[in-house]
Amino acid sequence: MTKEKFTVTAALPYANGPLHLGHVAGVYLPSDIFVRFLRMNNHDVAFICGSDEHGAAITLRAKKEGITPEEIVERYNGIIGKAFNDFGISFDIFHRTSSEIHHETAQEFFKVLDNKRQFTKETSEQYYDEEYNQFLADRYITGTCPSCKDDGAYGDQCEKCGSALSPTDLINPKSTLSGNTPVMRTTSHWYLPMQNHEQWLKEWVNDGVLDGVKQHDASKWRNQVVGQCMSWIDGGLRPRAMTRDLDWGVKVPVKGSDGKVLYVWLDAPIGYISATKQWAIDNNKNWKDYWTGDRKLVHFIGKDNIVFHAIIFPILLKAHGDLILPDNVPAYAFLNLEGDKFSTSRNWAVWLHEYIERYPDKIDELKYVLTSIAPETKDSEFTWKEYQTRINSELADILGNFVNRALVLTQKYYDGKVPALGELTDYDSDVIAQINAIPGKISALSYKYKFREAQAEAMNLARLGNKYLADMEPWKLVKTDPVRVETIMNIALQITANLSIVLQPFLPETAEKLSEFLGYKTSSWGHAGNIDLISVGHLTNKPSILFQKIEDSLVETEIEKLEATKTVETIFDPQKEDASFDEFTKMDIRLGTILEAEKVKKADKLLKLIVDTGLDTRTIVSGIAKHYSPEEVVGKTVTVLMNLPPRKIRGVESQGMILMAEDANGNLSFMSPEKAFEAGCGIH
Ligand code: B3M
Ligand code: ZN
Repeated sequence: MTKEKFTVTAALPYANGPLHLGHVAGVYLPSDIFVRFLRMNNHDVAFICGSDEHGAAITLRAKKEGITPEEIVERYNGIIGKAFNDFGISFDIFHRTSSEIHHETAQEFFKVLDNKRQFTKETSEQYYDEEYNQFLADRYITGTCPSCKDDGAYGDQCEKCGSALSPTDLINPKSTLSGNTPVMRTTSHWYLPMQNHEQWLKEWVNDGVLDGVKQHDASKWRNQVVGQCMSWIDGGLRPRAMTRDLDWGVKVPVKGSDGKVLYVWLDAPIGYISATKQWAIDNNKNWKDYWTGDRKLVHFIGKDNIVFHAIIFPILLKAHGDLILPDNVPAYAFLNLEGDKFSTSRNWAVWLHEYIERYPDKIDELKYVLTSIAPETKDSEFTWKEYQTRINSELADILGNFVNRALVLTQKYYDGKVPALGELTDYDSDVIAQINAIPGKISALSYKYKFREAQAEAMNLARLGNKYLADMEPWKLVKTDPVRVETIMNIALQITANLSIVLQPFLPETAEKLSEFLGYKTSSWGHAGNIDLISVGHLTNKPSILFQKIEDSLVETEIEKLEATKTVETIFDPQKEDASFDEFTKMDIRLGTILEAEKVKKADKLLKLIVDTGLDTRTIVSGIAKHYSPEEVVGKTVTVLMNLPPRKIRGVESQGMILMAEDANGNLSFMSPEKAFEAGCGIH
């Protein structure tokens, strides 16, 4: 393939929390594999990422933790950046949108479009939270999605079905700040009239044609990307507000915009450009080389980001006038975990930085497993059992076993020196034909962003070698036909050398180890597919074990950890219908003291309590026996609903009710006063 130019971006992770394996499998690992592959093929590549540090995702996290947005982004930019580095994601730059160069770049971008009259300024009614004195957009407002009826949609998007929304589209909107139903208030914003771009967008997404010229190969775009774009375009694009009434973000740089910032989905994609600018400054390059001309722009994202990267940002890039549009937008579906969705709020996740801390010597193992199950076209599942199975029966038993045999036998028979290649059998020729073909298959798949299959092809080379040695049994043949064994071992070593090349994009640490074992290293993809990579007589080194097998105990420990640390999302019952004040005043609720307690015969849930109510001493039957022993409750001051009609429960007449609190897990608690009030005190 002729040398080409690529700018590859990976979605800027919000700096509001750590990365989990779902993020890695569905954006960062595949983009890294692609870039490593491109570099090996001598293409000119810039690999761009950074943290997304504006928007409600940040400020809501800051509010939840009671710290400032600056503190939040500082913490998580660090954690995320270190995790990427430790995991070997080879960005050319990992930057951040709170940087000055980003603010300048985003403001300049806005001014270019504003000067070209690409926005319309409109005044309209917007949702407003009176308790917080704040307009509500994006994640500040939630409600039911008008398209898929998911009741967790946000003001700008439904993450469930990917629809781009406006706050007024939401059914039964609620403020995520106060929980209240918002009111309407007048405000003005700069709108992007997306409807004006429908025509060229349709042609560009469907056919890859831009202004009558072929711009990209639409056949390489994933169906879910084209499908979602076309359904959104066919649904009719609408003007979209590109500014917000917020104080955290990039200030709108034009007159009459006090108190307004850029919409985070205008600002964040420009983060790719500002990061490129910073990288160009640091490396004495011209950033425009990476955003103009005959360069292929590729955005790796999650499927919930499709509309922003394949519709809105392209509109902005085209409106800017001199910048390239994406050549492809490989969007990934979601990775689930042990039968459930990854969830930051429920702490149902394997955090990348924690995995690295626990298993610093198992980076490639995780890369292999995540690429093997990557959600390229549909959601997929990570389980610790499959993690163990793939490492043990694929990496260790096939790749590790083959490489170890090839090198150990070379040490044993030839003191590590590569033996001569003699006369070839038909089987040898067939094996060699496959060695020649596999790198080309991997290339073809990689240029189509099919890294699961590409990695599987690389593993087929290991399978080929493993089977070749198992079939040839050189350890037996060496007694009777040592010359034949020399040919077999030469071919086995050439396969190992090819593996040290084709594994580099997927398992860089493993490829490095193979190079050390062989005393052979190249980063040129073009060398792969040959059987003369290491010459006769070349001295190889003693190998070590490539992959330690995963014990059952690791799987059990990890699953226990997940279960132990998950937080149960408390979904409380909705508020009951209104009760009148009169109905409330009819209830006589007082403090009581439990004088005696005993279990009710043949009723494992019930305790019979003798309660001093201040007015009298009465019997009350209470369903708390599974939570409290009789001894535990004697002497407690409790809340009693006095004026319930007496009722017989398992033969015991109960006069009233003890009121209890219950949490999401069904645990109970008495409602006792914080002061030492006596029995009989009224509760109002
Ligand atoms: N920060 C990631 C997300 O939506 C978002 C990507 C921005 S890429 C410019 O979770
Ligand atoms: Zn939806």
